[in-house]
Amino acid sequence: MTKIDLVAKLKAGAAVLAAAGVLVLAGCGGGKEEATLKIGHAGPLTGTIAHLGKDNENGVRLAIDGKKLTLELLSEDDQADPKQGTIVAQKLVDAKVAGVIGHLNSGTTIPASKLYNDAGFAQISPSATNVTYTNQGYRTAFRVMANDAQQGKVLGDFAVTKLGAKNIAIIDDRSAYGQGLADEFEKAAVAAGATIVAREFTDTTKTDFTAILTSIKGKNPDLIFYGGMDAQAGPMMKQVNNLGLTAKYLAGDGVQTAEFLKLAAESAEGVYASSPGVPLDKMPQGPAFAEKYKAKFNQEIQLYAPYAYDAANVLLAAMKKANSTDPAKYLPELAAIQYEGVTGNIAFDEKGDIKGGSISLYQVKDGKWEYIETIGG
Ligand code: ABU
Repeated sequence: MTKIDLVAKLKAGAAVLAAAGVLVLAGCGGGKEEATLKIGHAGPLTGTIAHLGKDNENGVRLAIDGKKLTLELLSEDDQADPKQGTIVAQKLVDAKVAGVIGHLNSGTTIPASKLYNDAGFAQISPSATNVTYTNQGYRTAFRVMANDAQQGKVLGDFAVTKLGAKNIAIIDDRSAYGQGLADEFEKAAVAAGATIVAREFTDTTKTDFTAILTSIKGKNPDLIFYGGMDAQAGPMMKQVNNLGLTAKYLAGDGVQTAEFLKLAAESAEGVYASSPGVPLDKMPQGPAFAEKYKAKFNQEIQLYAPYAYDAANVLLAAMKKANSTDPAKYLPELAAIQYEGVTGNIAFDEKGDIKGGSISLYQVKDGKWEYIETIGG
């Protein structure tokens, strides 16, 4: 467990402290006491998508940095693995955190959500987009970006109506995210008039896709859709080019990263991908956030850091409104919150999904992700 002590002293009222079993008292005298509020974070901090997990952790760290509270970030490595996800979720529950920002992956977020719901405190995912997460009836589950029902529909429509795809091959990584997004994409593409000529799958450990790509080549698709992350899409795109496949290549947010550009190198050229929300430079506070992030971590944002930042701020704003870190008191405030974040306005629907979420589309041109358009919002 990484403990990052973010020290700015708080003189918290005794009533607030008493209300919260989650607070660790650092002193007790005169009705004014110092308190440490524990905020959990979980995501893959090792493995093939650690660049994204670290990016999320950095976003949370920036949010709690400098707050007039003594905040402690308990950041856990779930290795993007569903089993490890529940192990670290139990650790965070046992550590009596006030709330959790995470997990990054849908495959870890969904099983962990039961533990947080049983414990009764908020979980806000900055990046998990599978629809199941907020369909379980948990009043503790929230996310700050549009889900894959929205993303899959936008991608399916885009493939058919804008890219003119008629015969489509679909590959997914069998993760909750990859398979879920591929299913939503397939529904939308078929509804828009396309034929699915192949449906193949791989897994999140593979880097050789020659067999499935060779099989797909035989079906002569005009577009390949991939449901999965950049760690696989990078090498896959190189193999697409090596095999002489000329089909367009389209993916979701797990691929719309700087890391994909690095991994796929010149094979990235022309690839299309979507991502929830709007590009950083179109977010009202995006450029200022990017500067702050660069100044603190001496690196560029990967992808979800602004969402992780907003998720942490929204949690703290709900506690402030409730004047309590007791989930029974702050959860209704969180459910009703109207918060102007870096990524835009944050308010939740009755399931915990963001209201008015949008999806943006991009294409790689000259080695960079170039913005095309935003749908919804
Ligand atoms: N939203 C894509 C990456 C995270 C996930 O949902 O698994």
